[in-house]
Amino acid sequence: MFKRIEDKIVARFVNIAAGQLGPVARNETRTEVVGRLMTLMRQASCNGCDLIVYPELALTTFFPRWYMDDQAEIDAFFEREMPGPETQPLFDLARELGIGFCIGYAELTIESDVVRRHNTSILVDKSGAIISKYRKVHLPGHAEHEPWRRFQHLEKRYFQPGSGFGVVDAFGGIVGMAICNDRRWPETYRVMGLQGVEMVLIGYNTPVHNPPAPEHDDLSLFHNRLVMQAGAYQNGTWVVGVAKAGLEEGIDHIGGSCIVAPSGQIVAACTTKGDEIALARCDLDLCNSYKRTIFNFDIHRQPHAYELIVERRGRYTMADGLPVPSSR
Ligand code: CDT
Repeated sequence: MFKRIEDKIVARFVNIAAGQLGPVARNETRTEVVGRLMTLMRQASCNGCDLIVYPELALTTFFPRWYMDDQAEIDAFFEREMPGPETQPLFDLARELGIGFCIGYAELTIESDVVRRHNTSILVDKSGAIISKYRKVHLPGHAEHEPWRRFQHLEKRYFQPGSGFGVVDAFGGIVGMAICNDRRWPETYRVMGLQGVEMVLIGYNTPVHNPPAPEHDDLSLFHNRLVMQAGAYQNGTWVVGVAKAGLEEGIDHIGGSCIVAPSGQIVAACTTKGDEIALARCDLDLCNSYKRTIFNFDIHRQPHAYELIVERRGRYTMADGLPVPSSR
């Protein structure tokens, strides 16, 4: 498919690399991790990529697996500036190679003496400039130590939720970001779909074992693909899902990084649980036939029938501190 711009026929192809990382050890330095990211970036560039997508919290080990109450120990996993001295070489290499990137990290901000901590992703253009920032909305897990678990998932302790899903014009299309658990929620894709999104970039860290529901463990890779393929198809968008994979600090994480077309088909996938790129030449105009027909929102959506989605968080409302089933 082609787009006619000022008498020229311009194809909207974006060459994308899913830049999967193997495990990052707790004692691995930012400089060491950035070196690994730069190796992947060079591989992507050699393959003609416009954009490389890295995982969630890519610069450190997935620290929410540990309960910590020493704030200095916690804050050592956070970035106070981006780029900072250790991450600057990644931005410099992007500019030198003329390749964009998307990366997740733990972000600490201080404004008017108020400290905030977010699980964040940024989109960086080919000149090395940050053009968009997203803060994770759906923070999974719990806020207090739960000793019965083999490992913790304390995102609700260490991060504040972000406020929404924006999109930006970049790389010749409309780009949005989401982070890990966000990919399981249809609202994530639909809010961006309603803004015309054509590429959703998602980093993740997903343990194979989910302590509250071990009966799902065998399905963890299936669920990973299921949600991203559905999100892509139902919104006529490309989805790029990128894992931090493998045995990290004794916890096994799914890999399965992949690039999903607007048809819902996986067109490229990593095959290992280590540092690896998967490549796809993404035709953004493939989105059009879905957005124009079966998922033509303007013609077919019925917002009046969806009121509960924004009115209600869940099945129960609270009355006198007790959960009461909501009336129909
Ligand atoms: N990082 C992150 O959000 N991980 C969660 C783990 C949930 S337990 C299955 C995820 O949704 O993948």
